[in-house]
Amino acid sequence: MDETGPLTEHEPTRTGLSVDALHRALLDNLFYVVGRFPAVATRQDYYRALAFTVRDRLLHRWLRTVQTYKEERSRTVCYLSAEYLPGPQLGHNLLALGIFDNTREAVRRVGLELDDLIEEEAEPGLGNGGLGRLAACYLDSLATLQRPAIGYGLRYEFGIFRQRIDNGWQVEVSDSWLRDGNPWELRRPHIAFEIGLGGHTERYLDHHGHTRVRWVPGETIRGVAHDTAIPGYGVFNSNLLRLWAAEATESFDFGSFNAGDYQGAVRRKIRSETISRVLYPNDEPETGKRLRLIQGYLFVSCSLQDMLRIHLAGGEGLDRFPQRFVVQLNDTHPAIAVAELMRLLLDKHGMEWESAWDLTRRTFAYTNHTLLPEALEKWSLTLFEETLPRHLEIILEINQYFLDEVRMRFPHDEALTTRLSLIDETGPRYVRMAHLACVGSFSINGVARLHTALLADTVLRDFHTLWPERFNNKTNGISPRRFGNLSNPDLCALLSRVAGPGWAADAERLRLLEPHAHRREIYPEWRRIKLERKRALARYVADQTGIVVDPESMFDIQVKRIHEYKRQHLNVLHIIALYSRIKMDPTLDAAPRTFVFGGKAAPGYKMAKLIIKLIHSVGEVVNRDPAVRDRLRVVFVPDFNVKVAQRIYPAADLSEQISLAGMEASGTGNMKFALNGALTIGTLDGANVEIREEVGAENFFLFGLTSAEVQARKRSGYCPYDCYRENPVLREAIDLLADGLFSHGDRALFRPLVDHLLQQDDYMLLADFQSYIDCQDRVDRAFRDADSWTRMSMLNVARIGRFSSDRVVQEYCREIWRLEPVTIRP
Ligand code: GLS
Repeated sequence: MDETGPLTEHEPTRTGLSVDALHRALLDNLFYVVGRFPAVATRQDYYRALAFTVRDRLLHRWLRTVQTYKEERSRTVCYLSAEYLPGPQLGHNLLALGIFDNTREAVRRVGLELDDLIEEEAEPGLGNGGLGRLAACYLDSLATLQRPAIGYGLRYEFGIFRQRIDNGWQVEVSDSWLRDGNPWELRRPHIAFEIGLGGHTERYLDHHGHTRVRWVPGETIRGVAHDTAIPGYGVFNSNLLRLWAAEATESFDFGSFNAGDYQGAVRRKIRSETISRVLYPNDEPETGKRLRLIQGYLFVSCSLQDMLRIHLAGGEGLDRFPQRFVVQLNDTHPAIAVAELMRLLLDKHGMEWESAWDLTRRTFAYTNHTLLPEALEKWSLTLFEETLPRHLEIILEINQYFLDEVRMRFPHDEALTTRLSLIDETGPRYVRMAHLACVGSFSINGVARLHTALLADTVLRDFHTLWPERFNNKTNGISPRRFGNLSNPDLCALLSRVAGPGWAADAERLRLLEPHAHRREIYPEWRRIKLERKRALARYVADQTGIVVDPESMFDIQVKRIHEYKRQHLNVLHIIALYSRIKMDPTLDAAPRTFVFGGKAAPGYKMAKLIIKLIHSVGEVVNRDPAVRDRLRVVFVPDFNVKVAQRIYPAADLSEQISLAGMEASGTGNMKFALNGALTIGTLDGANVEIREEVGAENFFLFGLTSAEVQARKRSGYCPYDCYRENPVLREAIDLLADGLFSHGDRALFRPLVDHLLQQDDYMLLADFQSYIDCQDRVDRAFRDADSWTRMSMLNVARIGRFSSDRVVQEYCREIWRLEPVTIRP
């Protein structure tokens, strides 16, 4: 995989890529940067020395990239995202630079193994799940495709909590990923901006006699840039991830200090720094509202001020800003950007409303990532008024012009005006952030074909009526580098051999594997690679949970956030049904299975936490029962994150994508599993629909209602109890649960879950139950025909190329961002 030059005598220590240069740099950094002698250095010390070694090489590329972008006055996309889940950097960067093998050798020279150093890295958990990981994949693709891009976000001191399991329950532990320092980032004290909070606004006359507004904030906070280089794969381009950390404008309040109040003097500093202290886990509607609003505002304001600074430094007028920058809003979290850009243009740069609005509307594009009502952000007007009074004024003014336009086009439809308004006035008044994002953007996209269609038909229906031309679809994708090369090197070596090495930068080339899917002589090697990954996962599972699993059994895996709509408990109902079937008929001919789960539940989401307990409780009974020994195992891998994910996807035989149709916007795990040769059991939801079309219906296990059927069933009055009454298998599974078989006789433990299923069943598990069970029987039969399974697995890999993030980013570049590649020469 390497393409390094020959070893030259004078290769520079900071930029050279030879084994020799890397080895010298490693020792050099160990001593001069980490401050340790080899004799006493720990693995962590060596990891850091190696990270600095790699960072030097990245900096070199990055400076060259910045210079070139500047000289060529390249158009840049700025991705505004409250979340990023980049995963560990070391391996990824070595891969991008093409120096994996040389580095391995250089590390051996100091008596260590590269894989052990890679293990030392703490991952930046700056996101909740799919949305943050998607942002990281897009940054990878942007750099690889040589597109000028900056990822902007927040540098949370504590990322997503670490998950421990205590007696089957999730326990949250704080994630101090910065404890040992972060060798990849550069703090940029000279790139810092102030933001205001609270206070009031004043009107005054400028020298042209025009009334203007001045915001006098109650307090100010600084955001300081922390930069991480994002190298492209196999190219010289290196882009930037710029994360803002909150700091106090003055670290010391001398007034208080002189008055003898030392504690008061530092209190403000501490309070300011709290702003970027912690990432909020999603699904918790009420906690930390104010802090969250401020967090969003902090990174949005700093990012926009930064863009304006860069733009003006290039010597062009503000009117050219939309030619130079395009800003993608990753969901509604950064939607305040629409009002903030208006404020900067109006109040700071003295622009008139019309030109400012025109410029703003040509700058932003908005991606929606969910149809769930609770994720459509709303902020109370009171909170807004207290925190961002000037922004509220601007939003109200935008709203006035907007609603005038609506009334002009639909004169007799006051209901439409009410529905479209940026302010929800049905009860206590709220600002609707999705509406602000729609009104302020020239493009609105969903993340899978079905999702975009449902958006246009449901949550954003009125906007679609208004501006159908703004709507477009961009089906998600994943980085083949991260989830192929890095996670599964052996499989990738095989792919490179049969399809050529170019597939990692051009995933459509995986198609070249297709003719080989019929060559039985390859099957044993394909299976050997899978088995090896399963063995590795089995070792990890044993180490983490103490549970021994059989690598020869089918690995049936569901890893993702725990949420009722994702229906991990439907998976559990199948396990219970299968368990009881084997108990009743020990001769039952079924392939041995290992059910693997992983994922975090939002700390305030009780039902999700109960589902984690349920998985453990069922596992405890099943794993202990000699009657099903060697046939069924249930394990829960704690603390699912990017690092753990990279172990899990390659080991899967079966990928569970079983959300209720119409609920999962896209999903990206579905793509990661398929790229690693797992077959999918899934509903027609999110990107599953398109994955199935690509890989072929015969290579995909489909079950369940369609989203149209779901809607119809709900309209006609869905009654889950009827399903329960009519289906003896379902009834038995639920009764076993309710009767306390999995809770040491405690009938109360799972009562909330059972009651919800029988009485409400919002996510229609009972409606889909039989179809799921039947489909699982088809999976079982298919798995037992090893050759046919292998062929299907190969075809899944061969046909999954469309779901590379490179393809999506190219679509964004062509259809939304109008962004051309800029080649960086060494
Ligand atoms: C999400 C969706 O739930 C996922 O289906 C989607 O794949 C992801 C990226 O588009 O975005 N939306 C969200 O709020 N969290 C997600 O993971």
